[in-house]
Amino acid sequence: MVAIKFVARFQSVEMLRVLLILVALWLHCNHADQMEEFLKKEFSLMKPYAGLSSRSSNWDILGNTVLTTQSLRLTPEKQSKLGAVWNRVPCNVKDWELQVHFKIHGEAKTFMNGDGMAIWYTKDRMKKGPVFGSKDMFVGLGVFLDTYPNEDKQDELLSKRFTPRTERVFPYISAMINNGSLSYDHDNDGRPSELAGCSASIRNVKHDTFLVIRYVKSRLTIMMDIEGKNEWKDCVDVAGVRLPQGFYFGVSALTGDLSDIHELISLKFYELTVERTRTLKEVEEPEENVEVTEPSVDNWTPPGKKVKPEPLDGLTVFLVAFFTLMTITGIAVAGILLCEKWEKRKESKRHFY
Ligand SMILES: [Ca+2]
Repeated sequence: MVAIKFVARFQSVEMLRVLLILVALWLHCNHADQMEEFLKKEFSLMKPYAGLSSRSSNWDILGNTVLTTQSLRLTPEKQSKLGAVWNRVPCNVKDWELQVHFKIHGEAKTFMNGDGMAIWYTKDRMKKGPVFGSKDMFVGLGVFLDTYPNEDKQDELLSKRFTPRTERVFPYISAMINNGSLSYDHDNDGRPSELAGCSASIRNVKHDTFLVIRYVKSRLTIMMDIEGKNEWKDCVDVAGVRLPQGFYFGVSALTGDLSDIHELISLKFYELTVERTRTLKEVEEPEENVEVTEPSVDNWTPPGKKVKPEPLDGLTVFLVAFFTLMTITGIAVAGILLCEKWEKRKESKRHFY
């Protein structure tokens, strides 16, 4: 009787333990995936735009930007125009998401339009330049909405059409991380310094077009909602992207010989609070708390920068020298021995005749 009671008690204790483990696992899984978002007004830009560049505003406008009731028109459909809008507050948010509502349209036929737009998270702000309206050799992140295939058109002129490297369908969205040492190669649509990208029909579409840039736990993700289906489609997903805090957000656009209307309708910035369990943090992100001072991407070497071979240590140098010397001595000794043998053979042949 006592034995039966003991077994029953043992079973119930075991069941309770299993149940507790399951609950703990469920809590752990939910805890790890939990992510909350908070709209941060200081980095967001929405209608109405009145007073946008006033003293009390967090935003500055640059170049040919015109405020309308519906949007910020960064460029009109005219040649050689440049416009931008820049936030004034350095961003010290660790994990974030930026939703960009934009519109690119014009009368010109496809590929008779250009150049495109860019969304920035950079050290400098309000600097005019050739990269979709902003400065080259920038420090930070640039996301480019490129509507004109410079590289393909150049190849067409040179009658080198449809080589494998020109198989990018435009418009094309791409991301670039720069520490200030790389120049954006406009003639090749930024291909040499592209981190990742995708094709996207973002011009002259009837429905609203959105892009979301998400930076969570050093992972850069870009998704788009451009088909009017109200769903996000993947474009860029790169882990190990190191971006310093304290940079500025901006959006710019540029026209050249060809033009388009580039409009920014809204920017919605969300701070993401990501739960980091201790184990996950230690195992997956050992460098998570190391302060990032320069933009970089793990395991990615910028184009044109050859990886320097590691210098040899003292022991390796000695061993290499020793074995080289031994090999040379060995070859020399073998050569002398062969020579002597050959001489002797010659001598014996002479005696024979
Ligand atoms: Ca281009």
